[in-house]
Amino acid sequence: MSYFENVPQVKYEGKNSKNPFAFKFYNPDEVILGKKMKDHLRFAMAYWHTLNADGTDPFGSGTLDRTYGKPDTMERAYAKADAAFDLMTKLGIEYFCFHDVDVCPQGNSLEEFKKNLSDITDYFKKKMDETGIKLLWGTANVFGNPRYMSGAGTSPNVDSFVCAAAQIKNAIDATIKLGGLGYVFWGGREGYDTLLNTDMDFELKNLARLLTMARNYARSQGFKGVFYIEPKPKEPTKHQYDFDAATAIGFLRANGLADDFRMNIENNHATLAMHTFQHELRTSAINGMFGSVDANQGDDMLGWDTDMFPSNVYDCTLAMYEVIKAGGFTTGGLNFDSKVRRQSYTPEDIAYAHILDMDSFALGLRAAAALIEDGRIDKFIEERYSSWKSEIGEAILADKCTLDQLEAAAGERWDTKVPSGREEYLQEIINSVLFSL
Ligand code: XUL
Ligand code: CO
Repeated sequence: MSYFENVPQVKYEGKNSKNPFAFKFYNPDEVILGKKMKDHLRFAMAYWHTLNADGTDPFGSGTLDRTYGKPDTMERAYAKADAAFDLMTKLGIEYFCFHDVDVCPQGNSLEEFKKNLSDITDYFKKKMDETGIKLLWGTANVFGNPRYMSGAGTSPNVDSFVCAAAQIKNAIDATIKLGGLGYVFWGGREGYDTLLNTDMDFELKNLARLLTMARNYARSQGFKGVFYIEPKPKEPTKHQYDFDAATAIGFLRANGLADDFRMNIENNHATLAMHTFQHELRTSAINGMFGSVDANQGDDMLGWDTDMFPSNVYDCTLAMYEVIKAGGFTTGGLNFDSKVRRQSYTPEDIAYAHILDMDSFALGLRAAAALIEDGRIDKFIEERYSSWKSEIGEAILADKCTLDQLEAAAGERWDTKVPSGREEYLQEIINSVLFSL
């Protein structure tokens, strides 16, 4: 009996369909801006939220049965893998992402954990060959176990650092074994709560040391994929070292890691940093660091990482606008780092959640493509900066001006009129394009 036995194969039926198990907007093979929708979007399933998270919150125990009718042994790991590949096949999701601890029990020793990871990845490999599903990225969970309570790469305790290195090595091996396109570092406990007990400089240098060792090891093993940093400003620690894209990029550059790493931008992390999703994507792109996306959304009224399935089409539109403008995904994709609400407790709810997010991003893609084809936004921005095409503008851009020369030129410009920013006019363009799809 399959966990998702009540979920049929999900197909595109168009926007008038009322079939809850159909896509209304995601038509995988439809070509938009010269590329199939599925190749623009590159959807990935997040193993941890989709198959493990049981809805436990600080006020109550789990409401979602994610035991797959099996005890918490390798038996469950295999049943869970069957459910995972069944779901991805039914939804036409071609990629997945996982942490080492998501996919098998950790056992009572490193040796046991390694054996379990090796066995389950053998099983994944078989399933991947059968279905054509690929690994978008792997990662190690070096934040959950109490040994990482004060950090992994940034722990004051050297033994925690050593254990994290061992987990990362094995997660890299698993990623390589499965042909993973990327490897993610989300610095769960890499940060601090108070400087009263923290040597920040020491911790940051050690974090760079660990990432460098990981990069060197992976490359020595033939890994050709991309490493990602996933910025997040807070939660679990008060001051996360990878606060946002700009901070993470600065850190990578300062430590000689910028050639191997890109950003994995998560919407809910962006909003926690008081940035928009677009801001984080644009910051990555203009620094040559655009990579991959953890697609979810937060709640406007809650200040924590609610990891909700994306339903906000406006956000998805502006995000896909950035993705297309950045040249589209190459190694990355849209990983649904999202979980169903704890009242949505049936297996079918997981399917509905993915249909929602895939359709939201499909709408976002359609709208972003329409905005680009419409061209009014691009044209507006070009005109807004057109004064730079003047003689003095070009001279400044060619670095041929001194402050003295500019002072001499300023007098006749003292009453210059800056053109209107026309924010509301531009928002109306987005609405009109969105609602005429
Ligand atoms: C936590 C988070 C992680 C990373 C992978 O907020 O987003 O699940 O995506 O470790
Ligand atoms: Co994430």
